[in-house]
Amino acid sequence: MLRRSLWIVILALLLAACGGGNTGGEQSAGTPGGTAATASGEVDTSKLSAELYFYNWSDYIDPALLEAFETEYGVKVIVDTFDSNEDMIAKVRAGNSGYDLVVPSDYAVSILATEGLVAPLDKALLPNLTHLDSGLLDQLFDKSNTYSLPYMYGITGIAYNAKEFPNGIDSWSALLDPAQVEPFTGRFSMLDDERETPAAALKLLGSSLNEEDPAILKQAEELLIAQKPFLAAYNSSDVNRKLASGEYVLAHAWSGMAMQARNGLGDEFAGNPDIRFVIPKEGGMIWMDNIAILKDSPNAYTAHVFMDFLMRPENAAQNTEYIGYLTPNKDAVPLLSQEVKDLYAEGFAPDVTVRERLEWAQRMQGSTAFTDLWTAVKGE
Ligand code: SPD
Repeated sequence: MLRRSLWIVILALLLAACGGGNTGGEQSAGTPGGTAATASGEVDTSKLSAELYFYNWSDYIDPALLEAFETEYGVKVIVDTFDSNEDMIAKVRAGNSGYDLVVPSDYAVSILATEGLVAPLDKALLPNLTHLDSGLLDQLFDKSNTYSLPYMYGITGIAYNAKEFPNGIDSWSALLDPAQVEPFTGRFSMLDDERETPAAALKLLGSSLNEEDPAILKQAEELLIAQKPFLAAYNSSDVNRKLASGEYVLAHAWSGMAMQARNGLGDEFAGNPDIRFVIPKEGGMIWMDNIAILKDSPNAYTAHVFMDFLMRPENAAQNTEYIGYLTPNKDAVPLLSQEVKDLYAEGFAPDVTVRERLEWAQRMQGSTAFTDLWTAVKGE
């Protein structure tokens, strides 16, 4: 009997040392196991799952970080992608998505939290939280960061090819005035997004991007419908590649997507040095994407470990260099290359003046105005 217990202990130790505790779902809390030293804490490796399911925006994480996480912890991160908050919410709302982690933007965090679809975070498992810029925490959409932590933030404007627009662009009319877009028919895109795309039209009309007046929303709808015959596509997925290749000369774009078009994306595609990015004089959207753990996540402990891993300053900096958005990690900022900092200064990040004309999308509680507008535009 004694010999058998001894073998069990030896086997358990061996499994822990090899990361063998993570052969399926997570172990129950309190299971004795190994610990792994991290940048700022300890991880109980016996509680790690073999796999983690991450539902993220496309082109929104450096794949080398996923490999590094697997090397360090033996956990394979499986990434599925979405291109709009509404698509992601619909999938999560349907239940049994199988995902552990999602990346909702500001207003979408509020929707997921209100509907009870995300779990409160265990901050004790997130020691690297101290690296986040406190000025970006505790936002209205998730007070006290109960459910989410900032992943990246960015701005929405116009990306263009300077060879085609040598005098630059400074207004949303470059995308929405039929006379101006006609020469570029089939060579420009708008985001496929029920909040972003009406926002461009609303800004051109001089309105808030959270406008609820039906008469003004109707005008925005008409602007978008008038644009359609000239548009290549509503596209939120490969605008970076199409701008870089020259297929598009102009696009409604997120800042990092534009930066990827300019700089390329790892081994995936080469950049185009002629790509520029601007926030039009009428203003644009500022947003923040956040990581949250789903209420029905089967691997919540591992999800916390992954979140904490991403908040190590060197990892946050590596990720930011790769995807070109803005990191909320204050200790990652000094680690960024001069090349990226120069592009931020060139317009891929907002300076103080640009910040004044940026606006956050609010959650439209109880209103389907934007869904209705978007359905009308896309169905036209
Ligand atoms: N390719 C990643 C894009 C992430 C953009 N998320 C922001 C949406 C704000 N409405």
